[in-house]
Amino acid sequence: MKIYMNGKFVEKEDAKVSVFDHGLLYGDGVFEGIRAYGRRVFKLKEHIVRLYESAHSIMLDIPMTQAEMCNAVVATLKTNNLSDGYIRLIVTRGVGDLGLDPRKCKGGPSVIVIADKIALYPEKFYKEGLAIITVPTVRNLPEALNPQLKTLNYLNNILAKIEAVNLGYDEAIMLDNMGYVAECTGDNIFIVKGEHLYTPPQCMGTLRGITRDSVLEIAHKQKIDTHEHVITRHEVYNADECFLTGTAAEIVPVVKIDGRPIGTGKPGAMTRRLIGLFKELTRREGVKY
Ligand code: PXG
Repeated sequence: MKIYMNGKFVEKEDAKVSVFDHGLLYGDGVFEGIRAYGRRVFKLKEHIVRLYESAHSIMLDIPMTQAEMCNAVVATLKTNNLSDGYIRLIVTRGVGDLGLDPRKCKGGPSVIVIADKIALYPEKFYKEGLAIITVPTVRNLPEALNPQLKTLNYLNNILAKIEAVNLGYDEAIMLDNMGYVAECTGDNIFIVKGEHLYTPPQCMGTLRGITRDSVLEIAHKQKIDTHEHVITRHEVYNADECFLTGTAAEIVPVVKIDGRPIGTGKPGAMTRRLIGLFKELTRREGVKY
């Protein structure tokens, strides 16, 4: 496996960062997870824009243009001869000293692109649906570390994941600081009630997921009513269907939340329909290479 590091391809064994890199010392950096399907990178532009927006907010100047970054992603896939894959893009603040001050990272940011085979979730998750649980750790306050920023500082989500796993579940619902349902640890959440689709708005504790946007786009085309609206746990418990969306997971049905069965307790018709339409979209759209 070859890894892209600052403009060069290096072997996996040689792809190393300094212990003084502020990405390691402080989680000071940004990242993206992207997927390629059948030699097409799905929503590449959208992922790159989100990466640059996160970087802009933390005042991290990525030393290449968005077009060059797109080319680096495609080149990494080609070099590794991957037609389907999962790409992890990482930009760290770079090598500094042991202090916080980012001005000490004089060498500039480290840009890393890893392309690997996709580690799919077990088929059982999609066929039978997930049971998930609300955990105590809430999403970061937007006025502190805004959940819109995809930074290397992911402890908020990792703590929630640990809490879910400790309780015997694979995934967690995280609430925002007001107590509304925000998202899961690496996925957005949707509910279906009647013919309507609801998902939390991006303004509180929710990342504007690219899979989330794709599902909203599909739903609009299908004339399904969509609502970006605050959601309570009560509404989730009484939904007809629930599912999660994310680049890695795609669309996963949820059949039980906090011990309450959702709808029939089986993956619902709207969820299955959207899974099919999303699959079609990923095969049809994307940057060809
Ligand atoms: N919410 C959060 C907090 C995320 O990190 C999503 C939603 C879904 O967004 P996209 O754009 O992928 O539809 C993410 C995605 C994982 C993993 O292992 C997931 C993410 C990042 C790293 C790992 O599931 N982010």
